[in-house]
Amino acid sequence: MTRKASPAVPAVNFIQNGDFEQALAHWTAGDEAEPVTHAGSAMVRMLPSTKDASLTQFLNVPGSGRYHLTFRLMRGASPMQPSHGRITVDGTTAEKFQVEGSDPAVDRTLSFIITLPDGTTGFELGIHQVRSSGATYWYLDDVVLDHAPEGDNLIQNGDFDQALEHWTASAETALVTHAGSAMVRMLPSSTDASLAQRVNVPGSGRYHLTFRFMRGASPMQPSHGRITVDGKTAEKFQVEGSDPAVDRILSFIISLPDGTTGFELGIHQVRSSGATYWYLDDVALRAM
Ligand SMILES: [Ca+2]
Ligand SMILES: [Ca+2]
Repeated sequence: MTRKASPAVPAVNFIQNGDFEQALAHWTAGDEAEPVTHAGSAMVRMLPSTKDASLTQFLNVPGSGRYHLTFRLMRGASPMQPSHGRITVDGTTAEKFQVEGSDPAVDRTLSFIITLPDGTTGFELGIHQVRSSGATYWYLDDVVLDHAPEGDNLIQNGDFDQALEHWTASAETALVTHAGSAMVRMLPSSTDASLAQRVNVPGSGRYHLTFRFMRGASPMQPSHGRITVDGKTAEKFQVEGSDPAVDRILSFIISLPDGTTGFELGIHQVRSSGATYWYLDDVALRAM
């Protein structure tokens, strides 16, 4: 579902069998992690018992530098306590994270930047759930390690903390608070719903656009979007009908022609019978 909405995700993935379609091939898992089918997909289910639950894989990479790790995570039914995780590089903790207690149906994509030191040609990546009183089943899927986008976020006020400052929004687009964060809500009526910003860029080349995305309650129909560069459609995408609580990150590659120093980025929901509220947050554009 998420994959269909992200047609321009780069093909590079240094993880093997990140979708677990080959069960645990290429992975090392302790007794606390096992392959299961969940929400219609092959996933790994983990639950720490006497020790942390761990999933590791040895990866070959082209060199040192910044890499972007993402994976899909759902929780099992449980008390509403947070649970805790760690990302390890060669057994050393690189990142700690906390997963809030919430509806188990929440389908998130977690995202981390991992920096590998000079001379690295391979390393053991580990994803762990820490043993704790809040531990519950974690379901993991779609593990991807890719080159990290380089550079700063070129979008201004991408988190909408300054309301619609720097943005141009159509009449069908409004600032709201949703899931505890300032977001933009859009619903096309007589025309497409649009959000646009004039972005200054250091030059031509490839840029990585990401934004957080949720849908409102609706019939389970797909709805459709477009990314525009100076008003021209650069990408079309489809968002499958699904639980509104699904909290995804959509990801696109945009190529800018020679001589570009700035352009108008547009994100649009296309008017259609499947239209429902879209909630957008955390818009980022980075040079690759
Ligand atoms: Ca899968
Ligand atoms: Ca926000």
